[in-house]
Amino acid sequence: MIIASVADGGKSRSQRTDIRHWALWSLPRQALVVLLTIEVLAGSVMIIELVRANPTKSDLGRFALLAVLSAIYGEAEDRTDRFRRGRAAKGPYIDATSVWTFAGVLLLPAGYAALLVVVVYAHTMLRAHRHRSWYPHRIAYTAAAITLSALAGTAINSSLSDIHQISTGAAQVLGVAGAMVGYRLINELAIAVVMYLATRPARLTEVTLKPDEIAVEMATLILGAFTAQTVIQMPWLTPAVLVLIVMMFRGLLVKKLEVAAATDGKTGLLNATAWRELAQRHLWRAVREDQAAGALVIDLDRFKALNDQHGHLAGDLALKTVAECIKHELRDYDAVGRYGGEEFVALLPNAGANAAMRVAERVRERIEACPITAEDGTTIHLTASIGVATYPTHGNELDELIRAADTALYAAKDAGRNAVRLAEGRTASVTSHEPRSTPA
Ligand code: GH3
Ligand code: MG
Ligand code: MG
Repeated sequence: MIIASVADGGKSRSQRTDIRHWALWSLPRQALVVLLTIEVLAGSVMIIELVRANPTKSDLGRFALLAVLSAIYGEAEDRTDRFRRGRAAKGPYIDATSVWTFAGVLLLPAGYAALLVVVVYAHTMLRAHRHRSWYPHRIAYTAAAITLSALAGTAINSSLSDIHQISTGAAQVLGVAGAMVGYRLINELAIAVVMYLATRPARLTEVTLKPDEIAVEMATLILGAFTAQTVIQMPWLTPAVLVLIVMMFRGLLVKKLEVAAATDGKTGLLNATAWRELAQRHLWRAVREDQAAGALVIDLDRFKALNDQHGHLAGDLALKTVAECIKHELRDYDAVGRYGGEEFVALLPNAGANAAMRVAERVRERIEACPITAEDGTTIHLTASIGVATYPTHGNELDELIRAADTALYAAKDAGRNAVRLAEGRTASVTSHEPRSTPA
């Protein structure tokens, strides 16, 4: 399942609960039109299907069982779920509700499969209301998108599993697979379109799931298919599915937390601790394999003045832009991190003095060439000074290399900034340029 996390701004809870202040109304018009259309469409088709349905006793029993299981799961995982939601402040995110709603797709008449989605999300809404994360339009829209997905899923499933030309088993497998694909596509499309129209991100990938997330989502649907089978054949075993799902989703959360703990929030680079760990591993390998390694310490020039002149937000944006510039000039396996304030570090495996100096010079040039547009519309140009040290010439330990590169950095600052220097006063390919338009 995917929840559309569209930014709602910093409104207070009472403002958010008051319908006139709903962030919904501040969505761009196109996003609002698509969102309301999908909600109305999902609601109307569900009502038509409910009226047409003629549920058996076992349909109603299965509906109740899935609703109860999802409610128990929701309550049991309330805290971790909230935490997960907070981590996905931007972009779509996955949770386990598809297990129940997709099982409903395979087991229930269309109208009841859709009603199950509404029940599941009504409970989600209730839980959100209990906490401060009360964004009713997000939950309502997600519910509408999933309701449509469920309706499409049931239609595909029943039409494919009714094919008489193939064996019953093959038709059932085809039905489940088709329902899965239909459910996923409609879900992803509905969420991505509205998120795209609402946020207009530079890249489409910001509103779609990443490959590993798609894998989790597919695994969730497969679990939903197993749940459906368990409900049919051994209903008393269904609570065991709950345990499985809790274990699976908690395991995924641990992985997310590990990544979050290693990442610098402002730039997306490694934070100092994580960088040191990775850089240390690179250095040990260099020692083992008798290879060179280069260390870069990159410090932005007169950054305090930029903050003073354009504000801290512009400063933060500059840090993010510079991080992108640095990453762009390095290889995937180089370790890049934010060491502190406006200071970045990189450890380059297999780079001797010449290679490291070349890379440092490229990074310097790229930062100098990259304009940063502040919120007030002004264009800022930044420059950086870079100190370079290499293993084994300037030290065998990581701290020695950083110290040597730091000393070289001071030399670059002394030389007038916007410059690259190699440790211990070496003169190889030293460059120095006065800053173009750094604020005084
Ligand atoms: P120099 O050319 O000598 O390096 O001058 P500088 O102004 O860059 O150096 P200084 O160390 O005096 O100032 C660094 C400034 O970086 C101080 C602080 O305001 C700013 N800074 C540190 N961390 C952040 C941050 O996370 N965001 C923003 N916006 N500014 C930061
Ligand atoms: Mg600085
Ligand atoms: Mg500094």
